[in-house]
Amino acid sequence: MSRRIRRTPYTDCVEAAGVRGFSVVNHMLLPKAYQASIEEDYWHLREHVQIWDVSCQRQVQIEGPDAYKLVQWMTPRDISSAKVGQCLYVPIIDEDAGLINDPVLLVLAENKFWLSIADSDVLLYAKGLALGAGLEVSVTEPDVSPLAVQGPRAEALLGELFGQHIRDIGFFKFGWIEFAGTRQLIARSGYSKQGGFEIYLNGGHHGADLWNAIWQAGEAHNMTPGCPNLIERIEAGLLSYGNEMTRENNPLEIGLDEYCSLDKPVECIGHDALLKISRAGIDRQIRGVLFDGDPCPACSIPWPVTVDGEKVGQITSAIFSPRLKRNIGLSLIDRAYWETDQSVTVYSNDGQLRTGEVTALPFA
Ligand code: THG
Repeated sequence: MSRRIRRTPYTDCVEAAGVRGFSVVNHMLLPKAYQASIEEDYWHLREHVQIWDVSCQRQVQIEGPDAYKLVQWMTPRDISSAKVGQCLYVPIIDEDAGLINDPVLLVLAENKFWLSIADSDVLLYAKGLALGAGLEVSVTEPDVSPLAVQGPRAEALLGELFGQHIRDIGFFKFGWIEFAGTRQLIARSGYSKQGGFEIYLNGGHHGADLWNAIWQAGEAHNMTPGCPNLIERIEAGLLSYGNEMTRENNPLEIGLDEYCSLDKPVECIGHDALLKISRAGIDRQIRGVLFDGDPCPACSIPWPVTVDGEKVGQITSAIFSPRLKRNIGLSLIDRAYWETDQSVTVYSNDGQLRTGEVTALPFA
């Protein structure tokens, strides 16, 4: 493997745990599968607990007197009342309101932030803005590698290992644990809706020790190695940068309105463009599509969604849901067809024509 594809502090452990394949996100390995099938992993995640190497959620650290200004420039979400200890899901947009990323923002101090990024080079965008505008700020990628513990038994497991005070951490808040004589950040967050925590390990040389400590404590909790689960993510309507959104999309189209402050002035580069789009009204928006037929193949190229032979959207992620017992997909859908229960046809790339209907997100 090329050295351009970065290993993580946990990769040795992930390999020892029987990883079967990787994806690459932010130029770094992300485990894709272990011994169990995606479906077995899905049921296990809903009932037990898993350990995920999500180091590829790299931190873009923005620190200095102009740090707050730079972060607000990049996001249309008003961060003026954000408190230290908070995590905020923040769309990052360009001057046309095109999406550059959808990270989690961590407020570490008044003048210090982390953007926990999805798959695009936010560090370069932030550095370019800072240099071009002569901001007094440093933009770096610190040696921080998130390890997620997800599932309903995560709290019991991590409480035993790191102290019951972690139970008091609210959703999308962070606190601290002690590990190997160091202080480490722990947040109640993660890329699933089954509950859990993310430990933002500072110091990659502690990676194997942290993994092994959780691994041992996990034995009593039926823990398995895992990774973001495609069935769970699609059911939950969790979006993936590069799949459901690119720079071609604005946050309103993909249902991130909630994280855009349009009712007040915000010193954000794309705010005017976004307001204009909002006033004019969007002509397509993300929806769920439920569709028939055998379990669908992987959606590696977008699948057209049609009504009466006319293309009204495209599915960007899809899988068979063993709980809903139907195929489920995420799709932008044109305005005239985006109402719930609209009948559609899906052209999956196995040559099958599948009938289905539009539904709200998340899937029930
Ligand atoms: N955790 C951390 N960093 C990340 C991700 C993560 N970076 C990349 C990627 N995931 C960013 N995308 C998301 C998408 C959704 C959520 C988090 C990161 C998420 N959303 C919740 C929801 O939709 O219900 C809550 C958002 C809120 O209410 O503020 O959790 O997973 N560290």
